[in-house]
Amino acid sequence: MSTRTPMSIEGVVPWPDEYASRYRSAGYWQGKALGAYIFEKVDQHPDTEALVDGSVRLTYRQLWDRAASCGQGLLDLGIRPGERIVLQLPNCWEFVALTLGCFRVGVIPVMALPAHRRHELTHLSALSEAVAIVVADVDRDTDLRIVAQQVAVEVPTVHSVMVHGELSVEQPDGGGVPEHSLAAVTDTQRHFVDDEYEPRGSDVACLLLSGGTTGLPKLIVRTHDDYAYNVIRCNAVSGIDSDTVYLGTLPSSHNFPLACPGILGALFAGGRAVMLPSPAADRALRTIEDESVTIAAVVPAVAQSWIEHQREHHTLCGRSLRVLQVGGSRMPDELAARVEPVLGARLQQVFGMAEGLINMTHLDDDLEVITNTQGRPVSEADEIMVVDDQGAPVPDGVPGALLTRGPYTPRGYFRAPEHNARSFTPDGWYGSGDIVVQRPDGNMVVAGRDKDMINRGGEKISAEEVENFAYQVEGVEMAAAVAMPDPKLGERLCLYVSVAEDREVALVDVVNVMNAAGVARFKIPERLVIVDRMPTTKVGKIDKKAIREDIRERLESAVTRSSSASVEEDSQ
Ligand code: OOB
Repeated sequence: MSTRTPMSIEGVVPWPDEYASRYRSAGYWQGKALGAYIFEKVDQHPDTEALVDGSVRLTYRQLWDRAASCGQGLLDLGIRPGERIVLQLPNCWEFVALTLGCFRVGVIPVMALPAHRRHELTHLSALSEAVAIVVADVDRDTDLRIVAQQVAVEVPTVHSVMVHGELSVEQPDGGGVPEHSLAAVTDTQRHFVDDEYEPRGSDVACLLLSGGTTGLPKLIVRTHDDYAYNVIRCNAVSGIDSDTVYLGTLPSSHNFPLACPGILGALFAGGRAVMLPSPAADRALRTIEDESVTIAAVVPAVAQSWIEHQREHHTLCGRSLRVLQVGGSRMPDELAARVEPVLGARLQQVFGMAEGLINMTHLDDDLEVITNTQGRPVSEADEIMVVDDQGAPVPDGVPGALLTRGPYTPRGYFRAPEHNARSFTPDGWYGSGDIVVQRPDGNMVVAGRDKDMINRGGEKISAEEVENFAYQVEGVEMAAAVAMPDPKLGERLCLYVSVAEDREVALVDVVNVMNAAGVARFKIPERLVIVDRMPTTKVGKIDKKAIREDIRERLESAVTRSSSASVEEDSQ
């Protein structure tokens, strides 16, 4: 156990002492760094395979050595324990080595998504006062080295960029910061870190991103203690053990593939994690066969694509894949019913959030529970309350807003007192913004949402963020971003605008503004509807309910003219 003094970072909301001591004495918080759990496996089975990425196969010992090199490499770059680095990498072994390296020396990774661009990376770096940014060289048509340098110019705390892949041909001059090769950081030729850096259980391990209902993502502080408990409980409910082969296909920086139970779960149990950069059905199903994958985690849209692919190509022989976890957005019951018959794997529905609470169906539940519910909390210590508009608890079976507290649900966002006042009750309950029905058997059904967010196949888009961009388009008077139903992704983003007289606005104008700001592509609206007059409620607020109804009707009738008098024309 670490003898270091506790790390103190301003802007972290702690659990009240009373709860912290309860969680410690119950054994939920073990006072160990995340790496310590994995080190036990290194000690027991150094030569067992831990991580696979294409042709790279690392044993526990090799992965641990790489993590040590990364930890030391960060220190050598002048990065100190407690400082933050923005980590944006595709699914690759280096992501795991660097994350574990951070965990070993107490450097805090801010878990950016691969789709993030200048707009988001600047915000995350500024909010966390990051000292370094880690990016891939290029992602499709974007040179992320250039993006990282642009961020460094905007955010003065950033003093280094680490690049996975090729370094820039021309090293930055003038306003830029030094670029380092990630390969040099992961290189095991480095001397190893000293144990003096080993974090304490109560120290911050990483900062996860909120799904986003506000202009830009908020940061969620996860400590070693609480995140380890998250992993341990998910491992128990998902049946993870040393025979587990976990397939990571969703972006690893997301809580689901990282820790529910995810890559960390496999490593905690002495199993193996296989990294794939994309969940595309063809390669994913072949990898499941080739690597004898036992469990994979996907969003519903990916589950659907795997089912379709399997029906056509029969890639899976049904021997290895035992569990398919599906979560991130609501899985239609009809789709849930097809998983086991087609893929031969038990479905595990996962209704979770980066803010903490994880619900899962259990592997031995009745098929009815597995297909029709999103499961129940993974810990006996998770507290759940389902409340009405007034905050009063509703009986089982009645829809209400979900509130939760517990040993792995932090009490506030990082440096966001105003948001905290809105998202947390004075008693520390987190309001997830989900409308759920709790059944008498304890399982929950996600029935809707009371938050201004679009869930595009598991990718969360804040309506407010998109609307802010729409208002930058000349001629836009009022803007409302809403979800439109989509058979594949569940929801897509649709933007309604009212336009000043004699002005014309097209979707491309909004797209241009967002592209110029360097916004992640998944947030770009896919349809624009121009309305004569924006529907409003009695108190003069934009009536999103009416707008959602309108787009649903338009899609259903598939005509461009709506029955609603206020809606004039659809630009698409
Ligand atoms: C996961 O985490 P986030 O932080 O990206 O998003 C959380 C939100 C939830 O509040 C809920 O609105 C939605 O995503 N959600 C679901 C769902 N799983 C998540 N809505 C309906 N059905 C589900 N199964 O998305 C996440 C984190 C850990 C594990 C799994 C998912």
